Amino acid sequence: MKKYTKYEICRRLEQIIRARFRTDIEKADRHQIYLAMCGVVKEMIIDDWIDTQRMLDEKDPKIVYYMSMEFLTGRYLGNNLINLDMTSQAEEVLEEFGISLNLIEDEERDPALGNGGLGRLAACFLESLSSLGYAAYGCGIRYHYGMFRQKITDGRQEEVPDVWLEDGIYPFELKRPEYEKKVRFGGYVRMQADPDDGSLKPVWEGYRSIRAIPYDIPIVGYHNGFVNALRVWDAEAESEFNLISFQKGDFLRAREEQLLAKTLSEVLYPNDAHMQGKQLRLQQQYFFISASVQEAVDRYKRAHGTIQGIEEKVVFQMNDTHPTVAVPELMRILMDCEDLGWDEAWEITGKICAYTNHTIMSEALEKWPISLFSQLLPRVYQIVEEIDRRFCDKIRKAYPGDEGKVASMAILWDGQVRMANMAIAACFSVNGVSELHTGILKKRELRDFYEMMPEKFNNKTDGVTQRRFLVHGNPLLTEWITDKIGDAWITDLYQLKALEPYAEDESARKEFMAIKRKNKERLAAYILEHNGIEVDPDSIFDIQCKRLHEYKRQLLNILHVLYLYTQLKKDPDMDFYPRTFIYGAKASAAYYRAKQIIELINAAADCINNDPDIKGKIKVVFIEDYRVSNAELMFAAADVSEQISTASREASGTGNMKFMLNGALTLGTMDGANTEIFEEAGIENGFVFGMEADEVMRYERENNYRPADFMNADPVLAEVIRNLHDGVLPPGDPGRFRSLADSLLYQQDGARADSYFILADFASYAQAQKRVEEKYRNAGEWAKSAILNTARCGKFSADRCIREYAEELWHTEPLV
Ligand code: 26Q
Repeated sequence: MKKYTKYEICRRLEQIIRARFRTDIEKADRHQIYLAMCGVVKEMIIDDWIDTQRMLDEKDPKIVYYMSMEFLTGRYLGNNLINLDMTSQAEEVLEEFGISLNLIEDEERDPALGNGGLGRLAACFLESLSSLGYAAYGCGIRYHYGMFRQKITDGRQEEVPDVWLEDGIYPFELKRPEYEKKVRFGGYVRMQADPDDGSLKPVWEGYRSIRAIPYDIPIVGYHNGFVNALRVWDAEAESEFNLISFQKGDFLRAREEQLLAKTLSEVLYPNDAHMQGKQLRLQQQYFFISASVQEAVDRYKRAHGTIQGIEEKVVFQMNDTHPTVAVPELMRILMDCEDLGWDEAWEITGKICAYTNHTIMSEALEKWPISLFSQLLPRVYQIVEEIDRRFCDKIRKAYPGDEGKVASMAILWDGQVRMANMAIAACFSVNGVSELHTGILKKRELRDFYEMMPEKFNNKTDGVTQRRFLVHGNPLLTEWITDKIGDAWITDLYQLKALEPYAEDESARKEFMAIKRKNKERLAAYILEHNGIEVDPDSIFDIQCKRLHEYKRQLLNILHVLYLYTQLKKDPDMDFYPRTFIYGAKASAAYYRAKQIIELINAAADCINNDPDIKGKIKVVFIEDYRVSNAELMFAAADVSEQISTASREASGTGNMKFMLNGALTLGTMDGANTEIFEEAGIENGFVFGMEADEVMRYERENNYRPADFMNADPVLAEVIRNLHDGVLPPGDPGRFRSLADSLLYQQDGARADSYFILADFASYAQAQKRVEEKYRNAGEWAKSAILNTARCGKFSADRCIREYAEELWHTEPLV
């Protein structure tokens, strides 16, 4: 691992600024310095990158291909500096010119090639893979527009295109035109007799062909000189030259290819809960999967000169069903290009492919109309048909006469391709992302599959990378921890356990809370700058930041805020500890109900923040454009972590782990990984409330939930809902939130009243919030629990999680 001295950094910085901007560092603006600093860092990375590649060539390890439509990486300058062990040198160089590294980091736009949890998990995994020294590629799409930027105007969300590439490039990426692939769409399959043996062979003809160009973003391991790549594919049309010289008379097709190439890698679908059967989405999936599978096969053949044995050296981990077309695509390449027979191809495919499930909500399950699928990918579809035919045979053999099993497990059903069923049929592994979630998959959602193929099912509880969410996001706490127990925790998070004794130590408690206070001041400054709202760092910072979804129940949170406010208005002198409720959330552009909830939070904020009667005891803040960079500020500053999804709905959650890492106490339901968080932290160091998954599912099964009963049991709650309905509180256009209030009591558009059991859990939530307040008044007790949360979050490192994948599923070993 090569390290630049301060002097070398300075010289390289100056050289780049002169060469690129024809000026001196003293005269360069912040953005120029940022770009130049990226240039220096990239140079430092390149040497390690080449060395890593050389090592892979020598050692020929098994390579993990992490296939994902999304990688929500967040900014890289700061984290690359940390992992290269160059932060203090960079800081000192910049200091000499009177510039702070933070300001330079703020020049980087967040690469937001993902929606939320699933995309961020992929980014954490890549970071862990490199830090642990596993050979891996991230495979994805180089969207020109990532997750939209959120603007709040008059309290409402507006979506602004996210232009994250500057002049079409990202400073850390490396274009690799030498690995270009061709991806084909449409056309038809003609069966042609083989000249040798007369057997019929499929020939794919009349297709549109697109060029897939890879760009590599380096993923730097922590202090180990190991660099993997996130390989994102960009679509380009055949060159104009080709058009003119080779495709005369076929101008229309060439134009179609140009148009398709332009749209393919244009934009990320900003939706993370509803399956929409949009043709372009399926085209995107096949585009990056075909290119990635071709590259994995090519790479293996370059090294081994044959396809034989590929299953020993290649594994595809599929991030949900979005990359599942990898199954028939690998089959196609093995059979049509490598001349393997079906049985051999199927066996290899089944040893290479593994599938992770991230949701149980039926509306998110991927299904594609057969008509669309077969027209777009005619040869691939033939293979899907054959996979389905053989799989249905297998089901019938296992359960003679039981057509119910076929109905639930078939891949082709009701005119649709069921992607999850194909993934489960083909893959050697099917994993859920928390104990609770995996249990629900086995017991309910995928019960038939589990019964037939139990050996495939396993759990891998999600994890997060401490290098970003503690070392980078919370430098003060990082320093404090390292001061107490050394720095081994940065690569072995279980070491934080050694902090436990400090939970009993009066002065350590004070230090810990002083750091929390500093981080609250930092967030308060951000809020003042961006929202113009003054918040008190001595109040309880209660934070809920995540995608906006009904199941995540931001509505429960804000209704409770209105409930507290209503009580305070009646009795301004009531015993009340000052609170700051902070939210961050993007709603999918077409998700009307989610957008209404954002509007409600902002309307409540307007009313409450400006009411002198309550003397600033409650503040409500909605942070615009929630993203990885401002998330880091929120995690570090939180006292209370709101994880309040309807039990059984959140597969795992990973924000919950980032809060815990930073010493926040979890206020949550027994859902997703919360159950494991409470178990690790100790139930007394958090606040559990609400129905459990079994109770929720029983209500759903028996269809006997009556939300009005719960409302009527609490007159203040009834008043809150009435006021919401009538436009009294928050005041404004009467009728603005009427349908929101109605949705809690009456069924609407076929949806059950209060689909997510907000009223059923309200009383329990309000009580839990009371316990929060009581505990916070006892500063020593609070500090103790906060320290214990940090001390006990070892399990939730992405390092632990990746090791489990590597040891139990991939059978790979670290190289450094
Ligand atoms: C599917 C079809 C068509 C269009 C979009 C989609 C789509 C896109 C994204 C469906 C789902 C997603 C994202 C899901 C997601 O982020 N799930 C989260 O995954 C996390 C990592 O495992 C878990 O911690 C969260 O609990 C889970 O919600």
